This record gives sequence, C-alpha cells and structure tokens, in this order.
Amino acid sequence: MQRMTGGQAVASALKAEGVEHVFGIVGTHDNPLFDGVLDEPTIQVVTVRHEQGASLMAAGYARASGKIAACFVVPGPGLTNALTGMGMAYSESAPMLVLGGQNAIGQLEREGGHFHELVNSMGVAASVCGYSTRVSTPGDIPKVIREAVRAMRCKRPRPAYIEVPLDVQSGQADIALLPPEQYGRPGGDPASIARAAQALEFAKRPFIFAGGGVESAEATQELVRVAEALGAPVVTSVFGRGAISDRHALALGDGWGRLNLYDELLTQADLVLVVGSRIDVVSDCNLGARFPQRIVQVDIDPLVVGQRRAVEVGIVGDARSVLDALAAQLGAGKGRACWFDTADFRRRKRAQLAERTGPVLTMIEDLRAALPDDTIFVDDLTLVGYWMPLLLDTYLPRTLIHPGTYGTLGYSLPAAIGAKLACPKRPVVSISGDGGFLFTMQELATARAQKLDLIALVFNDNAFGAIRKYQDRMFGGRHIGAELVNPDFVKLGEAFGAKTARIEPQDLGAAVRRAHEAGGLWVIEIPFAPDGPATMVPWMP
Ligand SMILES: Cc1ncc(C[n+]2csc(CCOP(=O)(O)OP(=O)(O)O)c2C)c(N)n1
Ligand SMILES: [Mg+2]
Repeated sequence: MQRMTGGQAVASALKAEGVEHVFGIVGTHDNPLFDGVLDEPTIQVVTVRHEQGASLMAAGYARASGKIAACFVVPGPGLTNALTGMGMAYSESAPMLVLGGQNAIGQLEREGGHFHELVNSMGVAASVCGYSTRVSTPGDIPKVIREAVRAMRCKRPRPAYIEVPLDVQSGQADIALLPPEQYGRPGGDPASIARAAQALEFAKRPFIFAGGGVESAEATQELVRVAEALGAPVVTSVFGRGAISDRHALALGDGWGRLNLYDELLTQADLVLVVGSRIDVVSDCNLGARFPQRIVQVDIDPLVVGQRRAVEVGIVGDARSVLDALAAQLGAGKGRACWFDTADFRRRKRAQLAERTGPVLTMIEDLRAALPDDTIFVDDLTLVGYWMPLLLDTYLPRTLIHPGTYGTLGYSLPAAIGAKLACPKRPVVSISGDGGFLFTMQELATARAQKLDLIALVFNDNAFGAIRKYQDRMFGGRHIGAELVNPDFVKLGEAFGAKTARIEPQDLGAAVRRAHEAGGLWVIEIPFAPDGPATMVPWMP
C-alpha cells in the first residue's frame, strides 16, 4: 500500500503496464493526471495541439509498434475532439488508453452548467471503445487500468476509455499497485485446428488471405511457415500489407483496387485460409465476396469468424499460436510447390498498374528506392496514399500504415508522429494531400517540440481531388465544395521551423533521400494535379 493521489496512481499503473508516452492537452480537469506523471520519469508527456492529434498519434504509435500509449483529455470538448482518433483506432484494431477528466462525483450529468459538462460522456466514448468505465475511488485505479489493458492484450485490440472525476484524480488514498501480469491470448480449439489442418492439407489449390490481425499478433513468421508448407500464395488486405515480405515468392500483394487479375486466383482456388481479417468491403474492395466456397477462418474476435462469409472451419484464437499449431501439423519445412504462377501474376499486375497509375507508380517506386526497408510510411486519403498499399513494396511488418475503413482525412501527420515516437530509430514518412494536411498540420509544432526526424510529403492539387474526380465520374462534372484555396505550404512549414522544399514529382526520390540524410523535420510540397482515368483512385468504380 502506498499513499498517493489518484493522479499518481494512474501514472504508477500506466508505468506498470509498460506505457512510455502520454499524448494530451492539460486543463483544469485533467491537471492532477498530468501532475501524477511528474513522479514517473519513465513516462514522457507529449503535448499536442489538438486532442484529435493525441488520439491519432496514439493510433499510429500502436500500429507502428504494437505498444500502448495513453491520452489524457479534459472532459467535454477534449473528449469529443479525441473521439475521431479513437474511432479510427477502433476500426483498425489499435489499442490505446484514453483517460478522461470529469467533474467531481456529485456534479455529474445534471445539466447543471458545470464546466466541460457533456451529458452521457460514457455513452459517447463507449461507441469507439472496446472497454470503458468511470472510476469512483482512487483505490480502484490500478484494477481498472489492468482490466482495460487485459481487454486489449487478450482480445481484439481496441481503445479503452477510463473516466476519472476530479475528486478521484486529486483525492489521496492508500493504494495497492498490482504486480505485472503475463497476458495470454486464446490458442484456439485444438479439434478445430486439426480439422483446419486436414482441410488445408487436402486442398489442391489453397491460398491465404492475411489481414491486420497477423501483424498485431506478430505472426508473420508463422504465416510464412504455413504458406510454404502448403505452397499457398498469400494475398493481403490493406491492413495486412506487411504480413509477408514482397520479396517472398508466395507474396501476391494486396487485392485492393478492383484488379480483375485476382479473379484468376479466386476462380481457380478451392479453399482460402483467412487470418486476422474481417474481409470487409473497404480494405479488399469486396474481394471476400468472391472467395471460394470453402473457407477456413482464424480470428481473435469471435464476432468476425463467419460474419461475412460462412466458414467450413472457424477458429477463434491468436493468429500466432493458431498458425504455429497449423504449421506443425502441416509438417512445415517439407514445403509443397506453389500451384499458382506467382511470378507471372506479379509481372502482369505491375504492368496493369503501370498502365492505370502512370506517374503515381513511378513516384512510389522512387520513394521506395530512396529509403531503407524499415521505413514506416503513413498514408492519408490522397491519390498517392490510396495507391501505396498496391504499389509500395513492403518488406517488414508494420511498415505501411494506411487509414482503414474509418477513413479519417488528416490521419497521416499525427499518426506518423506517433509512429516516430514509438520507433525513434526508423525513418518515418507521412503522405498527405493539401486537403488532409490542413486538418492536422498544427501537429508540426508537436513534431518540432519533440525534435523528431520526420518527412511530411504534401501532394498539392488545390482541391479535395479524389472527391472532385468522384464528381466528374458520378455527377457529370458538377463540382461542388471540392476546390481549395491553400496557404503557401513552404512558408507554412518554415513558420513551424521545418526544413522545406517544393519539388516536381520526378524529383521525389532525390528530395526524400536528401531529407532523410539531412535529418530533422521536413515539409516537402509536390504540386501534382494529375488528370484522366489513368490516375483514378483505386476505390472508384
Ligand atoms: C474527416 C473526413 N472528412 C471528409 C472526408 C471526405 N474526403 C475523402 S478524400 C477527400 C479529399 C482529400 O483531399 P486531399 O487531401 O487534398 O487529397 P486529394 O484527393 O486531393 O489527393 C475528402 C474531403 C474524409 N474522408 N474524412
Ligand atoms: Mg488535394
């Protein structure tokens, strides 16, 4: 037992769970939480410039590293500002701990005009969380933080919201801290694993579809062992892009972008092993609807198994342990020859994409060649960003972070800042359009304050270009709301103390290499307003 405030208990419990970073903005209603961190020097506070930045940073942090960061927010506007990043993290299965201040117990939910009052704040937060609760005494804090972390470590990772009223934050109590816990994830039902192994063994033309669950379970090696044992090509969702290296002969990249080439695979295959993917409509452009009849699905989330397609065998379990067990039963090491001509497929895919994307392919290839294999690329919803999952070769897990189904414009810069703080030794590049960049560009101040080496690319077409193209396509060119009047991005970068450049698309590789070698914070503007169907975004019909 130790005598401490609720704020100190939060900091001690966060430290016990291995939390190293807190993103947030201090106010009267979360000051005791921040104050508690003063007594835990291993935890670094990152002051952001808007709470959306805090939650998007925590999301990028988790996707780049699997580590859990915390956010501290004031109630009312602080919480509602943070909801976007929490919703984002919910949809991309990223963990984060959001600690929200609140008025003192006794001043709650009465519409009494209390400062930062938000009626039903718990209900508001619950819709973007896997776990949410309000603590009513300082003594409950370690237990509640443990429960929240257990939920994200043992189940599908999701944000957690813990609301701490002001009197609980500053109240003193004798608090028992909890010893560290080893978090176990379910290994999957052995009988189902045996049935799955048998179905896979006897399939003549199996393939694997890997989603983000493979990366979050750190299961890339196990995935490759199963693929090699079966001679099964591997297609990924946009979230699963790093599940297998593109240098591996069985890797077929991701099936986004309505490439009819994938139909060859889908119509010939007799069984698919789906791992760590909800086979949603967005991240695979509805590829899942065209999967073969026979499906073996592995997922940590029981709701996902069999949700979109009926399965022959469903296994609820951690991707790493299930794939490990499958590899053992399939006699990994022997290895079957692949039934599909992957090399030829990849050649034709590249040719089809080159025709469709023209300068975008060249830019992405230049970007890849300019930077080391372990570079983390963080996309926004912009033309080059949309094409990244399809065109960027990825060699390592967690190196391509793409905003998924939630589709938050303005994601890339704060998420990249989070990624850089989680992985300080690795180069990080954010890819934005002019529209998206202005959603969150104030976080350049955060990057500067944290002295981060970071390259922010801004592709500028003075428009919400994707939407303008959509209006061309679907509304006969009736443009509305899509033209933008922008600041000078070079001057804007300079105002934040960044190094800057304005370059032509063909100079992208050289400029990025130079920025990487020089280090520091960079804003690089690339005026780029491509026209014609060759540069249509992948999701457009
Ligand atoms: C929060 C949010 N608001 C609106 C949208 C709708 N939206 C999707 S893409 C886009 C245009 C993005 O413009 P920009 O960042 O300049 O990239 P570009 O399409 O021009 O390459 C918009 C407005 C969204 N995805 N998210
Ligand atoms: Mg634009």
